[in-house]
Amino acid sequence: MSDFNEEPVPGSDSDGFPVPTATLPDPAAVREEMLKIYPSKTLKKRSKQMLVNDPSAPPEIGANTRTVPGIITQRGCTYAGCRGVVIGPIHDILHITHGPIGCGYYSWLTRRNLAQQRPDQPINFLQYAMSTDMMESEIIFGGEKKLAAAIREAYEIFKPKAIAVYATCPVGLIGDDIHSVCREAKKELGINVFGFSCEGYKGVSQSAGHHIANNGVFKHMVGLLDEPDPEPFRINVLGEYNIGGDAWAIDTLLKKCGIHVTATLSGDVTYDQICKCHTADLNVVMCHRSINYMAEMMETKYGVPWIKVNFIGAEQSAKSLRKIAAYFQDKQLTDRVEEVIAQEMAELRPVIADVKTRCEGKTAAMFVGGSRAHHYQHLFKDIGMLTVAAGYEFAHRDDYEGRDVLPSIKIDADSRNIEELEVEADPEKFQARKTPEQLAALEAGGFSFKDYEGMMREMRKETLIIDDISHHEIEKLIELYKPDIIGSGIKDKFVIEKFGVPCKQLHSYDYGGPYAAFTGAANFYKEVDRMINTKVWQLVTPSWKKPADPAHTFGRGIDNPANKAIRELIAGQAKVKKPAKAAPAADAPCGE
Ligand code: CFM
Repeated sequence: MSDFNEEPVPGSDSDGFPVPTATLPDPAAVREEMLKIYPSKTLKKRSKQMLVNDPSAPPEIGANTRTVPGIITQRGCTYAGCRGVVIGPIHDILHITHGPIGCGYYSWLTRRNLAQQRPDQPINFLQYAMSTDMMESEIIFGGEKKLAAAIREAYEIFKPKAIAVYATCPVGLIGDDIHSVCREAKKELGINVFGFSCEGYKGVSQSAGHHIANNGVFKHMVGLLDEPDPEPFRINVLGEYNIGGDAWAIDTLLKKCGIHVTATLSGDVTYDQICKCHTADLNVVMCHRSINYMAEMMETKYGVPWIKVNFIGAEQSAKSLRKIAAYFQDKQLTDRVEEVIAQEMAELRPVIADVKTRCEGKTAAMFVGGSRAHHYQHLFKDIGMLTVAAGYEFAHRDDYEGRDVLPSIKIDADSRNIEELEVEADPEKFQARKTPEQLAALEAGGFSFKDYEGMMREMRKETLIIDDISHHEIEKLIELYKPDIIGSGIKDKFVIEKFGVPCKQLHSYDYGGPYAAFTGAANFYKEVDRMINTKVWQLVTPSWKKPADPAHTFGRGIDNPANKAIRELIAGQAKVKKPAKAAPAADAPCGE
């Protein structure tokens, strides 16, 4: 018996996956159906990005390559990955976007990386959006002076400990040297000021921005404060951004166990916490995609080992706690962790049992970012739901197939564009956390360091995997799989819901969360239950299923009665006539 379920689990197949009540289509046939409309070049590219899973030998997937123009990707840009994702959540430094106002506006509170003022952390600048608001004159004559003035002005108003500056596309195109402006400002103001060349076009997605951000945080912050926290069992939680309060839920759970978080990178974190994070005993990595670079660099330079964890899903949370306790090899800690797991599971079991009566056997599909499409499968599995199709927006092959494929990943021109820092052991600050004998003993006991098995090995055989899914493919997926819920983002949420399928935003969580740790898991189960089982979906009839209303001509393209003249013109039948002075109001499309 596990903490979670009696074994064998009723409603599960021999591999432990929930058995769906609906009959599933043949994934290979669905794939063919999705691909068949593409012209040959697109077809060739998309074929590599769409696969049928085999967990025992994950097939090679085409990932982290340029999006096919026009497929309507869900991806974001390099600036979004740097300023928005990895560094943006640091709440007591100023983030100044150097560029036209749109980029600053877009990154203003759109990601729910929450931060709270506390007595020991009285400052929270996250509600501000700071931008140099570049205009045509700066695009023509250069924006460095305006940036220097903006840094000065922001400093005078807020007196922060540090200022980070982010370059947007036009800055890279006109060649403003943000780094020299930052160096000058650092001298002048006497605080830490540093820049990120994270122009949106720098990479094929936000993933490039993660790497640039990791490099910058490592160069300009990590290692500046050498005083370790006094608590024992110190860890950093890397790749956890406190969306909807997840980092708080994880922190609370760890505290109960007696495990201390020096820094979370970078959910609800302060500048000082990042500066001293190299003093922790262990790095635990939640989102491998966005922060594996930092984990590797900290290990090389400071000797902090890293392990992969996942606090999304009850069983996964228990597993992660046990893994952390095993690392510290402390009997008292191990016992405490077991106690906490037992308490948390006792509270969670009735919730699962109740939700299961309505959700068991239902299906989900997920297309999210670079880690959640994997992690959230565990939450669905907890309540007896099967993930029938999944994919990342921008993850790399290792996030799908596991880190053992790293040596075989081809470095293309787009990846070469991003700086790889050369890191060496720090002659003074490097300190091995475990002796080689201790490490060998841990590994012999099945403990794995710097390892991530990826999504495919943990998914059921025959699951459809789609990287950087297009709108057309999502529509086909809904038509052929009829999933009970889709986890995705704002760009496709309403398209999905117009099909009568509930869509849970797994980036911002809509307005919900936290979903991490045991308490968060309960929130997720209940919300999914409500979303799937509300009767509202039965009332949705997609517009294309309704009989055409002759009064409504919008959306009928060339068949629109109002386009008679164009049809005739195309057919070569019409004489070109001068249009009537004013178009009759009745012809206006209904969407106007
Ligand atoms: Fe990591 Fe993220 Fe994700 Fe990500 Fe993101 Fe995000 Fe995400 Mo949106 S860092 S890869 S770049 S877990 S913002 S908190 S939800 S796409 S799956």
